[in-house]
Amino acid sequence: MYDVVVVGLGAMGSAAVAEIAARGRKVLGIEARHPAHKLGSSHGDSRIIRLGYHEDPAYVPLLRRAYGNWRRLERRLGADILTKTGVLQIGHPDGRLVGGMLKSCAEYGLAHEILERAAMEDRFPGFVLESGEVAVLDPNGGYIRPETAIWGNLRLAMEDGAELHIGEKVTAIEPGANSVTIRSPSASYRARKVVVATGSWIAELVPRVAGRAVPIRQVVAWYRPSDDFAAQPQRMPCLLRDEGDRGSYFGFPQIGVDGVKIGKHTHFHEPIDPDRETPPVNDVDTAMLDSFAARRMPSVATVRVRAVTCRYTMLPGEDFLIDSLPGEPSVVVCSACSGHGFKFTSVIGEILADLSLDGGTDLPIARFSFNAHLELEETA
Ligand code: PYC
Repeated sequence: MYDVVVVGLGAMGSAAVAEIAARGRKVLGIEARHPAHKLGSSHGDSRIIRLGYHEDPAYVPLLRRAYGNWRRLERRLGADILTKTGVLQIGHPDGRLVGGMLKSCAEYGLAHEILERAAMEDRFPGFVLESGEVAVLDPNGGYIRPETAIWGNLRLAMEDGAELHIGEKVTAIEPGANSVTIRSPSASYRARKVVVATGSWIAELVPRVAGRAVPIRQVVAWYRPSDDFAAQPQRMPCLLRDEGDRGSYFGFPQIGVDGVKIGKHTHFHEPIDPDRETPPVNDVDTAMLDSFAARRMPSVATVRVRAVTCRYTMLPGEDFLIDSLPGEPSVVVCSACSGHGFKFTSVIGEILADLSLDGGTDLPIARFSFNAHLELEETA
C-alpha cells in the first residue's frame, strides 16, 4: 500500500510528489500524458511571480514561503528557476491592479516604487503610459521557468524513491474505510491518501467540482523586439497592465529565442471540453494581442513570431481549491490555477504533502477550502 498516490503530474502534482518523497514516504505519481504537455496548463517557457499581490494581501504569506521554496528547489537541482526582473503593474491608481497591489504593499510593508509618466519614459521607454495612469514596480517580481520546475521536481522525486507512471490514465477513485483505491484500465493501486491535481480534467475524478472548476482556453504570443538588448530580462521587467473594461494583459521580457511573450488574462473566457483538443489559435486571437502590442509596447513587441494555446481552470472568485473532499478524508483535491497559480507551486507541494501525510497544515489555506467556496457561491 502507498502512503499517497498523486494523480496528475503537472505543476502541483509534480511538486507534491517531490515533497512527499523527500519526506521519505511511499508515493506513486501517475500522469495520463507526459509532464508539461501542450494540452495542459504548465507549458510555455515562463510564468510571472510577484510579491505585491493585487488579488488579495492574504496571499502574501504564502508567496513569501513560495519564494523560499523556489530557492530551495534551485539549490537541490543546481538549476535556475526563478529570475528576478521586477514586475511593473500599470493602470489607474485606484484600479484593481495598482490599487490592489498598493494595499498588499501597505499591509505587509513590501518594497515597491511608484513611477509617473516622466519617470517611466526615462526608465522603461518601451511601455506606453496614458495620462492618469501610474506604474508600480515590484522589485521582488520576476518569472519562473515552468518546465524546468516540473521536470526538476520529478527528477528529485525519483531520486528520493518515488514511483512514477507516465502515460497511464486514472479512470476511477474509490474511497474506502481506511484506504482509497485508484484505478486505471491496466491496474489498480491502494493508498492511504490520494491527491487529485489533474488541472482541466479535475471534474472527471472529482464530480463535486463539476460546473465550479471551469476549463477555459488561453492564448499567448511571442513578438520580436525592435531592440534585443532592451528586451533582455536584465533590462526589461515583466508586466501586468490593467486595461479597465478590456481586462488585463501580461508580458515577459525576451527569455528564449522567440522574443517577448504577451497574453491577456483569461483571454476571451471561452469554456472548453477538456477531452477535446483546445481549438487552435485563430485570427481573432492574434488581432487582439497584436493590437495590445501595438498600442502599449510598440517598440518592445513588433512582429509576431508564434502563438500557442493553453488552458486555465477557473474557480469562482479566481481563487484556488485545496482541501480534502468533504466526507472523504482520503481524497485531497487541488485545483490551483484560476490563471495565477503557477508561482505558488513550490508552497502548494508542501501543503499537499502536509494534507495527505498529516491531515492538516500550519500554512494559511482556509480561503481555499470547500466551505469557503460554498460560502462564496452563496453570496454571489
Ligand atoms: O499571475 O502574474 C500572474 C499571471 C501572469 C499571466 C498569467 N498570470
